[in-house]
Amino acid sequence: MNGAMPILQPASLQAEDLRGVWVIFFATAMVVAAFVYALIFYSLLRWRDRGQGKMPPQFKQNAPLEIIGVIIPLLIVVGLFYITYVREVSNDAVHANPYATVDIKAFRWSWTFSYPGHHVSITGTPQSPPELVLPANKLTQINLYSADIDHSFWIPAFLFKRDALPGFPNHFDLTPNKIGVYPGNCSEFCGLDHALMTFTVRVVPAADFERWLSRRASSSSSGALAPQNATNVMVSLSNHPEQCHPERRTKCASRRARGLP
Ligand SMILES: [Cu+2]
Repeated sequence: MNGAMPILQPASLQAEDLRGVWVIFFATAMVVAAFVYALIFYSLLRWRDRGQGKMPPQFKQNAPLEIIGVIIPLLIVVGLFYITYVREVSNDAVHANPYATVDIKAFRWSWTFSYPGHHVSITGTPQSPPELVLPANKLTQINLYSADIDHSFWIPAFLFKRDALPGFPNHFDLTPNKIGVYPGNCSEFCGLDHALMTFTVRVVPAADFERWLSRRASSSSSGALAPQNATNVMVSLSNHPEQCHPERRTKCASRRARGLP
């Protein structure tokens, strides 16, 4: 698992880009803080009361100083805004030819990770969170959906979070660049079992990823579901509102209103 401070060791190309922005903000804040504290301590020491009852020089206006005091902070804010904007636009760009594609569906209360074109689909449950397998150093495109209500897909190690909203799919690219296993979870409070909407991300070399995909594809196309998978599918169906039986619709609706599947 990644350390407690993913900002220092992000695990994707996009995250490294974002860390660059964070470093610039942090460095700017340090310079501003050093300047402000230096002025405060200079004034404290230079104009402290030495017991002679003398007041320091009093004056009302200093136009050049006031103009500089407005222009410099404005330049800092505009500069930081520009850097953030440029990085976010490049990070949000969705590329035409991804190496892999994963459809992610959030539902109360877990996730389904599907690999279109490979007949591989992994559905988790609150008791058995799913694992998202991604190839290292390859661009993976994610299509993010919600089956019911607002959720949020969050991988701290990737410094990445995106809302999963019903009716509004989100698309983004991730390029993990460090092999490892990373925690992920829902970061939008979505109901009773929100805290159990966890998952793991396993980043593996591209060759291992290909092997894993074909192994999963052949095991699921054989039609025999492992007991674990069978349970997952049943629980995932019961979590989908559209699976409510018509005669029980009222009951389902009231369960849903209470945040139950
Ligand atoms: Cu959620």
